[in-house]
Amino acid sequence: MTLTKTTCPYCGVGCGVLAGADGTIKGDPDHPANFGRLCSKGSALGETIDLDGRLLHPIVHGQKANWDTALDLVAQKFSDAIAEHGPDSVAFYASGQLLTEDYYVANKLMKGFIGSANIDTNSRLCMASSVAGHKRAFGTDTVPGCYEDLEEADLIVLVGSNLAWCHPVLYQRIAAAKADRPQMKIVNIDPRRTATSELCDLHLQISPDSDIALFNGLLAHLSDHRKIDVNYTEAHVNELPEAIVASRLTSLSATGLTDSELRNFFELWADTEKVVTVYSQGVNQSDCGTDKVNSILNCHLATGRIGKPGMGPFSVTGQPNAMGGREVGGLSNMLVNHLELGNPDHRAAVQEFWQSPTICTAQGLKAVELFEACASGQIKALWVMSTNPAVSLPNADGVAAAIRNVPFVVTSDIMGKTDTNDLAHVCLPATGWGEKNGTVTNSERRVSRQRAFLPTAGEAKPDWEIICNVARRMGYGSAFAFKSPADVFAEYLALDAATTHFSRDLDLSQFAGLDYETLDPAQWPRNGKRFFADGQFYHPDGKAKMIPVVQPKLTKPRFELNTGRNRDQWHTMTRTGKSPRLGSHLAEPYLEIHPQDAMAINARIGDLIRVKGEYGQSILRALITPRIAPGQLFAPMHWTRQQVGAGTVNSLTEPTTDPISGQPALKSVSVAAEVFRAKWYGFLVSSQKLSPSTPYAAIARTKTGWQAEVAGRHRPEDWETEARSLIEKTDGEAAVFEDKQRNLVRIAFSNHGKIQALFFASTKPVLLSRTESISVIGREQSALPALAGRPPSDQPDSGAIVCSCFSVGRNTLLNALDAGASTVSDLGHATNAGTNCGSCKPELAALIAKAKTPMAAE
Ligand SMILES: Nc1nc2c(c(=O)[nH]1)N[C@H]1C(S)=C(S)[C@@H](COP(=O)(O)OP(=O)(O)OC[C@H]3O[C@@H](n4cnc5c(=O)[nH]c(N)nc54)[C@H](O)[C@@H]3O)O[C@H]1N2
Ligand SMILES: Nc1nc2c(c(=O)[nH]1)N[C@H]1C(S)=C(S)[C@@H](COP(=O)(O)OP(=O)(O)OC[C@H]3O[C@@H](n4cnc5c(=O)[nH]c(N)nc54)[C@H](O)[C@@H]3O)O[C@H]1N2
Ligand code: SF4
Ligand SMILES: [Mo]
Repeated sequence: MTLTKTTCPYCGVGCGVLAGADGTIKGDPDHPANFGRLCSKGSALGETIDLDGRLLHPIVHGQKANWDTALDLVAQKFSDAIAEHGPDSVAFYASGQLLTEDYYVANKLMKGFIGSANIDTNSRLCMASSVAGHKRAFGTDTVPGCYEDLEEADLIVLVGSNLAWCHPVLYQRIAAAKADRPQMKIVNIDPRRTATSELCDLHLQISPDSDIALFNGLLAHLSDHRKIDVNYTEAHVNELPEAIVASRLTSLSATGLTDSELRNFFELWADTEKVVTVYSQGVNQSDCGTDKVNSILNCHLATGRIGKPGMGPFSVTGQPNAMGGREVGGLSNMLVNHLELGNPDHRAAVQEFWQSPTICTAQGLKAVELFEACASGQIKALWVMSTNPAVSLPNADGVAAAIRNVPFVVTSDIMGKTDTNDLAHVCLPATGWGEKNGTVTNSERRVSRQRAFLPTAGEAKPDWEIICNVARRMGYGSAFAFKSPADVFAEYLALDAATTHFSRDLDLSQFAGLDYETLDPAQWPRNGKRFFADGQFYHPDGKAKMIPVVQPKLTKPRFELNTGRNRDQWHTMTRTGKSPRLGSHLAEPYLEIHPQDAMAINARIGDLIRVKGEYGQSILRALITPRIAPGQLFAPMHWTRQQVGAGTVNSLTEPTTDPISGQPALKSVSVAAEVFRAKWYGFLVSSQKLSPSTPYAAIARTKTGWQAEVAGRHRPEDWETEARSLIEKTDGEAAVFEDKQRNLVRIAFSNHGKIQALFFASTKPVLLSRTESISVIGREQSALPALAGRPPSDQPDSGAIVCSCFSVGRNTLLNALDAGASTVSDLGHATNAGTNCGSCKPELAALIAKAKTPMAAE
């Protein structure tokens, strides 16, 4: 089997992958991001590349269409809207999951040819506050760090980052460095205890959105204890005194931390020269996100701890090409190649280089505003590329209605059924990972090739080509005559070369003249060169700027909902949802709630909770755990209307944004919570597709087909009819058992002697082994004892899967702990858990810790 060198399509770590057409996936030992490692999502890539669910041909008004019809219609509708209502009546909504080449042509078409800046991207929900913070401090959007800094640091501070689950390979690199140098300290700042906290020496469980108070407190401490680098700041930093004055205006009580916690942290930071502060969505996704970013940058600037090995602020990017999108100016307030939209010289240079009829002069709509403009009727034609806004934007139900309000909607996606495709007039099939060629840039500014190793799916086309085809039909043929992604990349480099006279951080010169096909992963500006090493920044006077920031007043709602990610799912699950292995980690949308709060609202293990926000509601399974602080709730963002019938998490979030960056505050929403009292609860496993329409339903893939958790408001007259109505096709024969004593109905459907589906229902949440029921599907009828809802005695139930690589369940691990295992590596020897990708190691550590100190309820 020949293996192709490519790059993982998930997170911003940007791991190198060796991939084969038979589904073989290995970490690339030569790639400098991962040196051969992969996490659980990367390792399972082979399970997500089949054609099941793929969009294989264009769809126009719900019907299969040919490319010419679809592209003609798209070009016509966009041209008509522009002619009638002007360039600002159309919009593109793009994604950090587009390749640089795709992104470049989309941005070129909108800004240079249509003449509007109404192209924004999901990076607005993700990196916008970091971009704005960097620009205020450095004069450019520069991420100065690189991964080796994490290994060289003596102190790593992880702020609003669940690195163990979201950047697992970076987390593993840090874990390995700490194992080598145990004196290295790690601090985690997060209102919630997460898998990331397990490795940390100190977890500061701060009040939500109190990060500015904390970092202002640190700045004041640095000043009080003469830890400011006076020589450095005099030479290289403006507004130090103003920032210090502002830092003292904030009371540290906002953080909710004890004096000793604060002192420990401040002293550790002040006394450690080599400190890297890594931050992510707990910082960015806030209505004061940009100020949070600057409160962190201020501390690094004040101490001169930037631009040197092993130290600096490090905003880690989320999506595989979030950084590439910033390079090509994908946001509505950027131009291209780190040039400024507001600078007439920059605009003129770009227009001349593009030979374009026009160039936008004003900023376009930012994501949340863009969908508000869809709702208000301003937007007449919308093109969504490689993102699923009907799920991922705040107020998702309102956004879905806004999209429905647009007279003409186009999507480009790899999958057929998504919540956004369901609203589109035209769906265009894009080639997916493994089929397309291009480049991505990771968190440390390393450009890597994605290379095709699979044949194109159906009639799909690469995104860059789809965009060029439309541009050509709109009359801009000569500017979009690219024949390959290599042509696009070459133009991107040429634009870089043509604009070197402007002061910019972006420098792609090292790529010029290299063979695109064999391009090795490389960092810009030039391998080895370190940003800000010489103390030079990009404001006109060459200095950096500290920004005086103050902690906004915090209100304390009864319940504050925090949202984020799970280890084994990627965003709206269109790809990871296909993998049974990944689904088995956490198979249902859930709500973390503190035991005290659960008691207060009378919620017990397995209950469903109805959460209500100002804009909508959602029903989620209670996960009662002291990981979350009292008064706070947490729910993952992943589940969509394709899997759940009772509201998505973004049905609850609000379109409140940071005033500077426009990034929505997705991490804190005031909500109400109460138990959803169903008349009955059910669990269903089947070899057939499921289509439940019960008030609560959550579908997931299993290794033997599908499963669904359901709940109903009315007790059905006939259980067999009810069960059949949940399954798309059941020709099986039913065996119904009613266990009146346990209040449990059990039905087995069999066909030709093989078990086809199992259904369990009760007046209480069904607490039985999911794993065991799943494994019975497709087996001989004689395996029916499983119907008792208890595992057969010779096959212990392995419990919820913790290690997805080897399918090791929680119960298997607890047994191993009982049998004497006491470390993560003991568990590895006994069960294999954690010995492949290592993503579950923090959870193994947590299980060990819990086995040692019994906890209340979880
Ligand atoms: N498994 C997985 N990995 C992913 C992704 C995925 O979907 N799945 N998506 C990728 C993308 S696009 C992104 S952007 C990254 C995101 O990566 P992260 O930002 O690490 O992930 P999140 O879970 O969104 O949020 C991080 C943490 O912020 C905390 N937080 C909430 N409010 C506050 C606050 O006020 N202050 C502080 N200090 N912390 C707070 C939350 O409790 C949460 O644990 O992950 C990337 N990696
Ligand atoms: N509540 C809450 N909401 C959030 C967040 C949060 O923390 N909390 N995080 C936010 C963040 S940081 C992000 S980045 C967003 C992510 O949110 P989205 O970008 O909406 O989520 P994805 O599921 O990654 O959507 C990618 C889409 O592109 C498709 N796709 C995959 N590959 C290709 C390709 O090569 N070409 C094309 N054309 N399509 C492709 C996929 O099938 C999928 O439909 O969510 C945001 N929303
Ligand atoms: S850490 Fe995992 S998801 Fe992120 S790039 Fe590496 S393998 Fe992919
Ligand atoms: Mo993101």
